[in-house]
Amino acid sequence: MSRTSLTRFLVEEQQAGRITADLRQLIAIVARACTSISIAVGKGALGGVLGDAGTGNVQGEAQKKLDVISNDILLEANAWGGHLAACASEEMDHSTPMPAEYPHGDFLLLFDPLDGSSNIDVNVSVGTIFSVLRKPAGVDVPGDGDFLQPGTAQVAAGYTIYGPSTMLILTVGHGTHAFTLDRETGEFVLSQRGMRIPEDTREFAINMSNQRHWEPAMQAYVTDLLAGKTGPRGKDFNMRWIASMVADVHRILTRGGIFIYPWDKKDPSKPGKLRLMYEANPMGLLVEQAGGAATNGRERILEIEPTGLHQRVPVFLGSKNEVAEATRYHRNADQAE
Ligand code: AHM
Ligand code: MG
Repeated sequence: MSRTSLTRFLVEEQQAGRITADLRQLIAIVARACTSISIAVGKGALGGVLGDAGTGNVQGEAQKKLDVISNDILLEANAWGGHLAACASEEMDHSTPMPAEYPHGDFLLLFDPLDGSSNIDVNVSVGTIFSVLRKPAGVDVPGDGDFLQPGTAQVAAGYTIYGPSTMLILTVGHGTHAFTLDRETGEFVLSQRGMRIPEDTREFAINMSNQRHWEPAMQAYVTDLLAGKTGPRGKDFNMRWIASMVADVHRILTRGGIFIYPWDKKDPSKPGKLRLMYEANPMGLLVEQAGGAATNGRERILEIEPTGLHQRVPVFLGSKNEVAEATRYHRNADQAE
């Protein structure tokens, strides 16, 4: 069987006029960095990489050693790539423009180097999420403000999941495609072209322990899901929550479902837990490109005008009809007010 490597796939995308040579090379570099992260993650206790780094990130969250290692791997791999103007990371306070002595390009790269890192020490799947934007025209040295572009402006997005196998899920705006890492050759191989999320589902993913903190529309929606066959939804729902967004989204891309991290009043200053730029936008694009939908409970994630690099948003994504249903509960509640 002839295999389509990521390299070949990207060259074919370029030949089809869907990406430029620069974007092709940038994606290849990110994929290579993710292969290195996969090796670091895979060493587990033997690599001395588990546990806390003893530092905190800009959001006041404790950093794991692997958060810091993954961040450094991505920065280093891209420094000499020559395709970036600047990058921004969930683990860094501000964006960093490429230093003058490095080769430069026109893209902006955003990443969550190791999402779900609270799961590392228990050997559960984690992942890297990334998003690529263009540097605004006329800007020489980009600053944080130049990253504040809506998700619709992304030219590529993807994630790598470090699970039983390492997979890269990628979109350049023409479908969502899955690649599996061949650990023997170190090459990502196309394993599914054009992933499709079923439009309907009987499976939801949410951290139920926050239920008492949700707003009434969210309470009503989940109450109706839990009521099952005899309730207003007329069907039984199953629940899954891995607490690694990459793993939960990967399941949804594979077999459907709805993933929700709603707003809650635990900390009213935080409108949700997940970050628009590093998590919601790239996942939103991947899900939409697979025929699913992504909203913040009210509006399409990809159309939100960002106001801050580390801004948080409520996230509802997955099977199209179920996301529409959950969104309807919120909109109806707003109208009734
Ligand atoms: P992180 O980027 O600091 O790892 O946080 C994001 C993670 C997501 O992967 C996951 O969906 C969520 O946090 C889990 O949150 P909770 O611990 O509240 O269940
Ligand atoms: Mg993270």
